[in-house]
Amino acid sequence: MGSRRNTTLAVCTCFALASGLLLQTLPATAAPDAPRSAAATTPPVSPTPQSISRTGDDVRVTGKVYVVADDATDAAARDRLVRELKNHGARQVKVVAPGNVPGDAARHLTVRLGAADRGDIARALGDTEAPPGQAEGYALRVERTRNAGTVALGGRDADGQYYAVQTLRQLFLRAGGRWRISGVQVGDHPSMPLRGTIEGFYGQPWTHRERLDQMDFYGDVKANTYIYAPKDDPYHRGKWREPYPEDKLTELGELVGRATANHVRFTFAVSPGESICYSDAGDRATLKAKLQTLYDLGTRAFSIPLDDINYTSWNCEADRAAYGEPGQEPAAKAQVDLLNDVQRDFIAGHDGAKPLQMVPTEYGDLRDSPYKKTLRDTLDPEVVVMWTGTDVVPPRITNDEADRISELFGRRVFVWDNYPVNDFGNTSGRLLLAPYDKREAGLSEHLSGIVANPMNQPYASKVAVFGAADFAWNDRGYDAAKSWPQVMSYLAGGDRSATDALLVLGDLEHMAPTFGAEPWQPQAPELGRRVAEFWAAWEDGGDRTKALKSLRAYAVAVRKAPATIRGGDVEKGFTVDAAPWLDATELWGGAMVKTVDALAAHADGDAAAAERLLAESAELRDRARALRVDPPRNSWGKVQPKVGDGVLDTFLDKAAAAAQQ
Ligand code: LTM
Repeated sequence: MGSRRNTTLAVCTCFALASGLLLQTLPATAAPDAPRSAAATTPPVSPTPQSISRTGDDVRVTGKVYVVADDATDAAARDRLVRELKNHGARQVKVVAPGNVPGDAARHLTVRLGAADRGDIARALGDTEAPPGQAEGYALRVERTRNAGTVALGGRDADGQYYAVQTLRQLFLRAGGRWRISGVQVGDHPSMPLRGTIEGFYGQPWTHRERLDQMDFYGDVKANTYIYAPKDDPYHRGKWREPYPEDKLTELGELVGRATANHVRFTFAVSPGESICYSDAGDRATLKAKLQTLYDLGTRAFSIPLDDINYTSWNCEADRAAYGEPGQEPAAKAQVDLLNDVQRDFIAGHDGAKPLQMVPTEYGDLRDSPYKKTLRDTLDPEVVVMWTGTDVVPPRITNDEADRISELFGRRVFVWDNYPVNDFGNTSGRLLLAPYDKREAGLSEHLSGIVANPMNQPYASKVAVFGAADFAWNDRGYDAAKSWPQVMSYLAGGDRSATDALLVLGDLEHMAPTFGAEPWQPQAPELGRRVAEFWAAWEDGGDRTKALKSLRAYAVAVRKAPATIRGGDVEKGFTVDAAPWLDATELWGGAMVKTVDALAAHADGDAAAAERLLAESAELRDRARALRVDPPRNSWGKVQPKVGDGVLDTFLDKAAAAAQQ
């Protein structure tokens, strides 16, 4: 497994931007210093636990630490625990069996990891409960003892154990130059059973290395699902009949292994709808053979997406004979025939295989139709049906909509969430860095899960995917305004200045378009708020000097953000994904600083200086406009990277006019 950075989240300063207090930064450190008392701050944990509260004082990480584990302890959880302890101050970690804990353990931190009902763990957990009957649930308790401390990590199942460790990873604090663990108790479980991503976009698929990195990331954010469905993998769609070449199979096998090590279910999708002859026994056998190859590699979850195909014509004459003249209802009959066959003849007969997933051809509306009725009435109830929300890229997803679509398909749907995907025309030139938002609390009672369809840029996609995983874990506890700084801190490896810089960049790449004219998330809301505040002071007799100073500070933050991001601890992959936008942000920020200075010169009555500064600003702006996303990963090609468009450029125009009056 690849090396991981310290992903402890930084507290405090990263929330500054969200609350409008940016630039009141604290000194940058890898993790926050915390007071030792029980009143100490509890670090933010993501996804938001169902329940977290203080038990008492924080606990010291001693030089030697005992990990108490047995045969039922999940190996991935144990290995990760040992690694995290070593990353946070333990020089020696000894793994011992419950019946073998040495006498000196009372003087050292002791961490018990395993099933929640294991005797020693149950005793150490006390009244901290792993929610009963909840798959993937866990309990965690940190307790100060006379000479050291204990941590109990009890899972309802192996996933729960792994997630207990993932929570512990976020509870380390640096205090007085030493590592401590926050004195808390947690009782937790996911609200939705399926959480993660579907690599389902058009354009350049992710590389093998990028996918491996994603699996590690999903483990960190407790996402349990990755659906492999890249539209531009020919063997997934156009050439679905052809087996994967040997080298690709090797990669897929490695990916399945990495997913499993992170408690992620690798879900293999094959999309035959463009050319399959539904009634043909040979085609069905070919499809199952493809699934079998992936089963042999360790895959236990499968999907047959039938989106973006023509369902009003047949691919073969045999289907006309079998299902009648082409149309919505015959198409549904043919699809159901195939899907029921795969569910009953393949999935049901394969040990450990999860219920088949499918994407209907009608995936993005709430209208009943002969197609949906046929699926509702005849599709095997085991088969999981996906839905994108209304209008494919939905402006919101509500409980009422989820209820209505569940009725139309006769089961709880699984949401294929088309955010932050940027493969369609309205996303041209955009990175989508706004927080995951506008999905109603309570959806966990109406859906079987949510997977986000990411951007062609995998690292930049983590901003939205982190939020989607947070929401799917605990939709009622989700707060976009809190989750967003948390992911920026995660990407920045806890580097506080870089976190703030990422928030500045995220604001400039905040616009989330729909397929229509109205975006579902606005562009640059923070910059827009500051600019509006500035004009109010400038035009309505306010304190111009103060307004100029405040806006200039923000303009400098914009100009400097790219260098801070590139020079800080931010994931390198992110800086590569965002490179054209970082280059452009520096220039746009520079243009903004010059323009604000021109306004100041104008206010001072220095027309010549104002003119010179405006010319310098215009030159920086021209250079920003000449930049191109190159090489392009998206089907929109080599276009200008958009930065704060409609807000920043509008401000520059208006300010230039004001500085020349
Ligand atoms: O959303 C679905 C089910 N299918 C396609 C996706 O492959 C594509 O990435 C998104 C966004 O363009 N739209 C679709 O219709």
